[in-house]
Amino acid sequence: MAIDYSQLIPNNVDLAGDRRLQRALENWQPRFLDWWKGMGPDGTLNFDVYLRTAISAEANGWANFGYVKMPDYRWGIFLAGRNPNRVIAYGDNKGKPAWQEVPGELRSTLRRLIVTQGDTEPASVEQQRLLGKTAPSLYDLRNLFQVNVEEGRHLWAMVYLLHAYFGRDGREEAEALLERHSGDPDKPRILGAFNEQTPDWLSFFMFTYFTDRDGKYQLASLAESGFDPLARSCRFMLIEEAHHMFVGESGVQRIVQRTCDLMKEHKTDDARALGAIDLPTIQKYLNFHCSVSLDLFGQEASTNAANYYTMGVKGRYLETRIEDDHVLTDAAFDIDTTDNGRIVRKTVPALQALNERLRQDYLEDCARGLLRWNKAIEQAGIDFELKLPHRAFHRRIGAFSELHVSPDGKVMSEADWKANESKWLPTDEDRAYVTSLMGPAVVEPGKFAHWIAPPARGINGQPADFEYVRFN
Ligand code: BYC
Repeated sequence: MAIDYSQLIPNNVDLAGDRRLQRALENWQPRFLDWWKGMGPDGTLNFDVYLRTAISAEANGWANFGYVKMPDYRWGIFLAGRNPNRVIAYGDNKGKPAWQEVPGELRSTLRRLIVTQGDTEPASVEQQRLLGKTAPSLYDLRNLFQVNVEEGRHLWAMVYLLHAYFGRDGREEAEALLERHSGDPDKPRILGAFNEQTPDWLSFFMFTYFTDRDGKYQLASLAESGFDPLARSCRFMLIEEAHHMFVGESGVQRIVQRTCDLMKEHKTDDARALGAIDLPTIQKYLNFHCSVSLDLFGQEASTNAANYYTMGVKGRYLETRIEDDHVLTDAAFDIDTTDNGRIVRKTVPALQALNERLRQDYLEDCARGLLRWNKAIEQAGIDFELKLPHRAFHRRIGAFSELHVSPDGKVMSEADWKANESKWLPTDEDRAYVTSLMGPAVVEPGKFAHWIAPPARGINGQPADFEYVRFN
């Protein structure tokens, strides 16, 4: 029997009115579901999860809460409302009407950006596949699943664009999005951070804090795209992204809080003896996830980024609020880069520095959460401060990848760096300790694993002891 996609896939793109597109998505949807069942959250097909589902792009439609079995989640296609007068805000095409179709000469560039964005979404679901087994509470389990289904929806958002605007090439790319897998030696995901593991909940919270925040900044830049359907897709995705970063920030906050509470109560610095995650280990995880996420912004000086901007396909963060000419051909920008094995500040053409500028915006945003985490430490009277690592620390992409730099920005020899690595990045032993705390999932409503504090409040006005997941 034919599936009524306008019912099954809530959408505001008139799916029912486009037979060709509907057929293309009908072919892709079962493959997506197979992927979800094989690579999505393990062993969860029958769980009823208290999830938020978007059923329209309106203020009252994007957050509908109720119990859903995840394979039945209604992965909808939503674009933020169209402004018929929207013009391209920057680059050579500045002032021209935003494109409703893909300009021929930009086809491969746009496809590549959409594929790169789309590739990260299922990758993160794959990375988080096993975390449900060790969830510290039903509240956290539900948040994990919420993040997972929304990453699935973000994949749908990019697949819709590929199917609707890129013909056969787009359909092939949509298939390939389900064929590459995180960490697969033969067919890995495109960007480095999405091939790392997320084996424990400290990693998960750091990932949603740092890596999902890269998502925010990349999506915000693509939301400035002259290709209007991409811009509108990303605008809507950004609404959901906020919750993912909240999960990360509040998750780390609750771990820090619990560690400090226990240290204070027992008047000791030995948090591990109390079954908590010690602050130096939290710092090491932070160093790892921050540095890996910094790589996601690409090279400091990038002609790709300059071309994207000049062509009008990818703008700056909050482009229209910046006060300059939005063409940047005569502008300069200061970046940190390398020269002869040293870190130096250089003035370069602003167009080439766009990745670095975005990384700068991102780092300023990252610093805000640390202020809150450090406040909890300070209030407990503990002499410790969590810090962001220097942007040159532990980099694999860009100019700094050739240097060995400490978290506080000192350039050193490889031998010195290696001798100190265990102080800066999680060791096997640290990871084994954190893993040892990840017991079987805590499934009693209102109960929390020993190493994490309860949340300040529940989801959607529900109490913290609400039955967020029913296992059946
Ligand atoms: N790994 O000129 P450059 C999210 C390649 S996260 C591997 O600097 P460009 C999410 C690069 O492709 C957001 N390769 O490149 C978060 C290029 O290759 P070619 C995802 C890398 O293009 C959590 C070469 O190096 N969205 O949504 O300016 C959960 C030269 O580099 C990497 C996007 O990324 C890397 N890290 O910058 C779920 C937005 N970095 O041309 C979801 C779309 C660079 O020499 N992507 N390379 O073959 C982009 O805008 C750009 O592709 C990048 C790279 C910013 C990633």
